[in-house]
Amino acid sequence: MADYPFREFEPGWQQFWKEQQIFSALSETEAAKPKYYVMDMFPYPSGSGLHVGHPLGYIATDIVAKYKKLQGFRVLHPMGFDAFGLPAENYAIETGTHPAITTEQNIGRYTAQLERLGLTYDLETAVRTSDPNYFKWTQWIFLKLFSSWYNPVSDKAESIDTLLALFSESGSNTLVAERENLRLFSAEEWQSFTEAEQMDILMDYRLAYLSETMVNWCPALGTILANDEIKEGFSERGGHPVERIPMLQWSLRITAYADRLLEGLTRIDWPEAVKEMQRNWIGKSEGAYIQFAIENHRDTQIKVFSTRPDTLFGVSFLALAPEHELAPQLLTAENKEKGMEYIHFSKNRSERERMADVKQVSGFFTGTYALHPLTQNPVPVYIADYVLGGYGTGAVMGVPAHDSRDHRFAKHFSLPILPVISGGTPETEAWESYEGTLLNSREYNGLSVEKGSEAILKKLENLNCGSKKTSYRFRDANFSRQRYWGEPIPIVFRNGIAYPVSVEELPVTLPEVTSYQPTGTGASPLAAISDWVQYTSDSTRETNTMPGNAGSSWYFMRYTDPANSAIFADPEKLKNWLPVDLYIGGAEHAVGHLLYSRFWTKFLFDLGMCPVDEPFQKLINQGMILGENGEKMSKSKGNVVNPDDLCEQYGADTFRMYEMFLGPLEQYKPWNTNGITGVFNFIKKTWNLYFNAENQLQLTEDSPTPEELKLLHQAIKKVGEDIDRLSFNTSIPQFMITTNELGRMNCRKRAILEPYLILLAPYAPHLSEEIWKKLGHTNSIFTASWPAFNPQYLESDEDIYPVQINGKKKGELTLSKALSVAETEAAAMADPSVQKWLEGKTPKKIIVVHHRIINIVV
Ligand code: ANZ
Repeated sequence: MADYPFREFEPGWQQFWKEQQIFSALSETEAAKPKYYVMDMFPYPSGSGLHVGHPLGYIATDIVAKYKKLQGFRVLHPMGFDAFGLPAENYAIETGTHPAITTEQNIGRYTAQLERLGLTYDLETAVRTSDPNYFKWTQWIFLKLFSSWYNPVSDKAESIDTLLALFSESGSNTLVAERENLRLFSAEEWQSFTEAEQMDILMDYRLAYLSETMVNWCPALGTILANDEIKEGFSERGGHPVERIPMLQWSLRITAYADRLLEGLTRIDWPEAVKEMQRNWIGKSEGAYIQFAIENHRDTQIKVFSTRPDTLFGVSFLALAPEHELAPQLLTAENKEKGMEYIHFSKNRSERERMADVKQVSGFFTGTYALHPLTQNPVPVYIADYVLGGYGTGAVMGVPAHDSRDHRFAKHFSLPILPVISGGTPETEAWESYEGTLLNSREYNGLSVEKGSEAILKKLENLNCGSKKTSYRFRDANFSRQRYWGEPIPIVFRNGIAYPVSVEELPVTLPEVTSYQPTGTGASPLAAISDWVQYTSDSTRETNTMPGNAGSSWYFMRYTDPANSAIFADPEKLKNWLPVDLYIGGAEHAVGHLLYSRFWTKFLFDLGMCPVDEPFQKLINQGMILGENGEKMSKSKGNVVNPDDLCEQYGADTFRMYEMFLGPLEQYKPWNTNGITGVFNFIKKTWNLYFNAENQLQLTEDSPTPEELKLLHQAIKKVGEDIDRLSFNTSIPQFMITTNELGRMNCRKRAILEPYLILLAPYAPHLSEEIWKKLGHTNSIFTASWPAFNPQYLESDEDIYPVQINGKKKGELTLSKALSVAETEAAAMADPSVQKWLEGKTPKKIIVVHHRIINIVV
């Protein structure tokens, strides 16, 4: 066998693809070709480079891209870098190295590693979120969000100008039915407001807005922490206590899009599990607001949100979230001190912690009673941390018989448990079923849950203390970080009012700093650079930066037009490419990144700047490649396998094929380096189909036999279908069989081996390209066409007959289809193996079912 000299040609082909721009589609002018847009979730360029787990999805998209190109598509297959982020900033804090420098180095390393694997991208698309030419447009979109509102009547985002026109014409009255907690005012009042008052009101509508929200403050580190930097109430770094404090922060009003984000899920081809996570995250529930008057507080009412108005007669307490504004007020004098302590303690626990902690019941009785709206019975009001401040109204009516959280609470505080829905044994366990009929509910007894709900709600509406309400569990997205290494938020403050910087001033770039240390006050390091902060003599800059998800919420748009300096992307280019046909990435982004991207897309769609309202038509989550012992691959576990080493030893094509061979793309699977030699041997054998022992090409121009054609067309069919189904692992055995069989037949025919090379090209691009050239082609193999499958070659002119003697299968005979029944019988009886099976006995009867089976009775 000849050597397989991959080291001699792999780097050369990588260079060739790059220089010749073989995989650039952006500049392709053949608009007549159908488009295909295939994309990976772009990486954060971390300091440790790629391990063998990272390229799994990249190899898959690369195979698809190359296959689609061979099939005649214009293929956009881009790659960029999600280049802002915490690790570079933390490294800067430790070492003083500017994050831009580390990021640049890491990107260099990643790029070289990707290239070495034969992954080819549209090179123009190397978008980086930290590049001012890119984040200029992230800032620009932010300003569009800032100057837009969601019009509930047209059901889309519009310029804030249409809202201003509405306010001047008719005040806020027409809008109040749609959203709560909005200030009511007439047109005249609007005109009479000061600018500050008007701006304050507009903040309640803007899609990017400033409000006081809770942050995780770590006094010891002097900095605000992200949720994933906290473990059980302590900072991950150093283990210091973390408090929740209110702070003015930017948010994006993603909740305005709740229904459209739900609806869109029905139109996209995503894993059901991911869709379900998004639905749960949005958490739509239909229910009602119910108001309870308070004893001795004439003007105050507690409004609860409930999905079960039918259980109203089973209420035995009300519970307020510790954050509820009435909580301190309703504490009676003798309960004030202890009550405030409880409020303080529970406010500092994160919501996640409060929701997860179901075993430990905690609460505090305010000393105040509310009045049941239908019975006028007194109902004790508690403060309880299982009630979340930001959901519904932050207040619940406790129905212990029919809600398990209320049940635990009632048991703990010895409150009555009154069944109001039949079935179940509520004394021992909450009966949460929707089956059953109402009881202990006066004139509503006997009604079904549904009918009871309707009737009670109607009654409450008549009494003016209830209304239908749809609630959503998710919140507006926090959009402020008190960090250096992110996009500056392009806002300035004058007299406490937020103004956008003018578009001409974009991008607002990061100032140079000498220290990346947190300020110690919770403000971003930018706040310490006073000459940057001072914008004009009477105005200052926003010092928060954008969160990690800003740049990744729209990069798939920029890929279509990466160098544009006049707009974030030319509408024609967007129309030319969007939506992304196939998007592959990790399951950890199921909610965050994918939900934000859908939201930004819908927003830009509303403004008429994006042609689609769903960005990713098909989504696949690749599984993780685990360490040899089945645990996560990480530097700290010391089980990292580096793809560079394997490429060095076996070549990139072997690595690519082995990585695919490990198992289905979506599965989690352990790495096992030993198995790679099997694939390496296959690659060597394939090489040797084309070359003799002196590494000289040895092809003939002879016509192929039916057997050879059958083998080729089986492979064409299987490999094509596999890639269409994204079942890459199953192609590898097909290749192995084909190579082995061609070797066994000693097939050296160009008519077979040349098309076979094209089938191999998406998986083993270097080998294919090298042999292609040696076959005399001057163009890249990727300018060739995927071989057409011809089913005719799979049809055999022979039948395989099972042979039974006295009903028992003895073996098989292969006989020509052309034989008649009598000829088949004769051929069978003449066959030596049949004679052997007969053991000398004479057949009494021979039954041939033509083309199916031969039965012999002895
Ligand atoms: C009374 C009741 C009786 C309830 C019953 C449920 C069952 P989903 O479906 O998730 O929307 N709730 C309302 N606001 C809450 C808050 N801020 N924190 C914690 N729980 C809250 O849940 C809605 C139900 O969760 C509401 O309906 C309310 O309890 C509770 F047999 O009201 B229910």
